[in-house]
Amino acid sequence: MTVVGSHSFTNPVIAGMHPDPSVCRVGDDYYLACSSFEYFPGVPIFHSRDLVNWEQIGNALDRPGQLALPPSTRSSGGVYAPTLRHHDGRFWLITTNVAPGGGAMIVTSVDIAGPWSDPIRVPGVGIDPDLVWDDQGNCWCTYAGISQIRIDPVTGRVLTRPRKLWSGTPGAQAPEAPHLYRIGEYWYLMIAEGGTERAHAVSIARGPAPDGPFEPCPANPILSHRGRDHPIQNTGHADLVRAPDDSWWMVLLGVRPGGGTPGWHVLGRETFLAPVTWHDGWPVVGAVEPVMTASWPSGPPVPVDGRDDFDEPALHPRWVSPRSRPDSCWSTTDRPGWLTLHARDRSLDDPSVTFVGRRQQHPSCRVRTLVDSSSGRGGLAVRLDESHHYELQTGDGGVRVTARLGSVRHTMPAWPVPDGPVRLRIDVRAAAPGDGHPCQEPDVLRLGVEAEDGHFEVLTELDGRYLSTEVAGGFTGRVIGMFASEGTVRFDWFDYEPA
Ligand code: 6LW
Repeated sequence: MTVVGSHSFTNPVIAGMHPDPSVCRVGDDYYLACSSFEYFPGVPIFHSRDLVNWEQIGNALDRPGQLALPPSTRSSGGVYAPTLRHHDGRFWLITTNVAPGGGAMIVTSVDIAGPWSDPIRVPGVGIDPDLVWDDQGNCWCTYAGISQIRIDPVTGRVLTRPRKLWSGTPGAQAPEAPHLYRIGEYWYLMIAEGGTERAHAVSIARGPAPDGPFEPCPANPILSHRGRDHPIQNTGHADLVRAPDDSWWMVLLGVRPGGGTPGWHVLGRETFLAPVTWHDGWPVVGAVEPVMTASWPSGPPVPVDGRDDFDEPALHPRWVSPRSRPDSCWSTTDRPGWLTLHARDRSLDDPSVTFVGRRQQHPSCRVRTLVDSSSGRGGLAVRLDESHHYELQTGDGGVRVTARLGSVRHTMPAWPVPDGPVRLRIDVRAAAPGDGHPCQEPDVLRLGVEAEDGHFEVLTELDGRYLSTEVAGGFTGRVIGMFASEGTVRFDWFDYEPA
């Protein structure tokens, strides 16, 4: 790859709820996988040619036989951190489904776009499993703790007893997210520690063999934004990749808190990119800033693909549903060019509501859809989990807003709308200092109806802090989408626009 001079790029490189990134390179192509929790399909897969511009090309777990998320799966349960690697001409992905009946599993494929194999169960492995092969072809599986076993990745058979490898930095909590690399004369064991909130950090150790013994880096943690004054917080859970020009890069998770102290983040933990250099055989991580300078050619930006007309039989891989999306509850062929949703559970308070959404990826954005609710009730919703969501529902000749905030569920009086399909709209406006209020909330959500001429009738304005991870807890971020709570509801198109 020839360097054509530096250019700037913005972090995060994959915005919205895309945490626990794992990256690998095959030739000039980079591939990345993230956690997906209670959402189906699971483990989004991205492709890039420059580590900056990423396009989602699928999901590794896109069949119910690969990913069982029963209604008892709690919010932020389900699929935790994956590791994505390429070995012997195949892609290998290992992850852990923490839902009841789940566990660690490997899926493999010759083609990154799938179809991926049925799950290969790996018993006795915790969260954040990693895979690496040594020169003798042994496959080492290292996981949170930090513990390690050798396995047969083709069968999932465990070949050795678990061994404790490293507990991380003395006094730091939760050693997790291990990744092992053979770089030069050493094996490097990189971990996250401190917990995935404001104390999150990345540390590293090295040793002569994949099973150690490991000596910690004297400069640990090699990355942390501990404190409260950096615009990017909770940095941790990283993976390393070497570019074709032998430069090194780190992908990692972080959050962008909005509003005042402690700062509320609403987009979940996102994927960021940082440069890495090597000194005395140890990696040094460059600054992780909102605007970065890179000294390698950047490919064409991947445009925000905001309009879905549902003209294709299949849904774009960005669309996710809580726990399951059986064919019986959705169709794009019932009424060609429309997405038809058939209600199952009653509302977004229920674990298996019929909801099809995409991750919110911008602090300010506008979402619109044209809804035909002549045969049911449904509409637009901004979801964090079953106990934290805002709904804009149409049906029975009216539009009504419901806010669910923990134990409080409040539905406002319906506003009458004319017969026929209704344009529902939600404007999300990130609060900015000097914005006329003390900027104690990350954003304001304005929910309403849009007339044919574009006039936006705002029905209500709601505070966004209550749909933040700091309020709701857990590991996810907002997902905005379409739902059916009764009968059948049809959507002609869905627009997502950064504002
Ligand atoms: C993941 C752990 C973490 O398994 O959060 O931020 C957990 N790090 O490594 C869920 O994302």
